[in-house]
Amino acid sequence: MTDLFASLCQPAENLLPFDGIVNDYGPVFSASQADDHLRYLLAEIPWQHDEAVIYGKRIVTARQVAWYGDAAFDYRYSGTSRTALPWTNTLLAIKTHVEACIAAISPTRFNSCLLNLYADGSQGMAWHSDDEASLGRDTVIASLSFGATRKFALRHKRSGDKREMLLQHGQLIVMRGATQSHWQHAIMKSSRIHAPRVNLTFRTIVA
Ligand SMILES: O=C(O)CCC(=O)C(=O)O
Repeated sequence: MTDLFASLCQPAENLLPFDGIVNDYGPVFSASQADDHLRYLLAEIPWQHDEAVIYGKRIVTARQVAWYGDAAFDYRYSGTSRTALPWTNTLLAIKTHVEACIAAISPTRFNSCLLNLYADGSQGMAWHSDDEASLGRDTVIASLSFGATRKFALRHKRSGDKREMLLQHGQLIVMRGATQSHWQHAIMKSSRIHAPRVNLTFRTIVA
């Protein structure tokens, strides 16, 4: 099943007009596989509220997170840090599927994954770039969504150019090239969304 879907992974044209590449692969799991993964992620991941330092103030986010990886490395971002948990079998299977999906265009072996849980549309993620030194330059980030459809937006740091897309159940996008140097991204809030969404961003820590 996994191989069948991996062979169907065909990205759309680059969503960005310049200074980076974002490829949309659409849904990369069957509906029932995506449902199974969502159920697993909601029930089995030890979700914790995140902390961040914003304008010098430490805040606890409504959104919850979990961090997994090959090794118990520390990941530092937004003035806070987390130690990776060891992969579960299901997360490893999802990672293998994502790597197979994108292999033709951006062969990558991810060694870590940040998981975000948005309970409903009142929770989002503010504008930011994944440009931590630990990810190196021109990093490849594969972002996989399960659950409620949410609006994902990109904004160019200098020109303010914007691009938006809806991320749906089982959908995969890949950000690569100079995207993190030149663009910020965000998950927009919406009072109309009452269901949870889980997002997995597969990353490669280089340092
Ligand atoms: O939930 C999403 O789709 C975005 C996640 C994100 O921006 C991040 O983990 O840096």
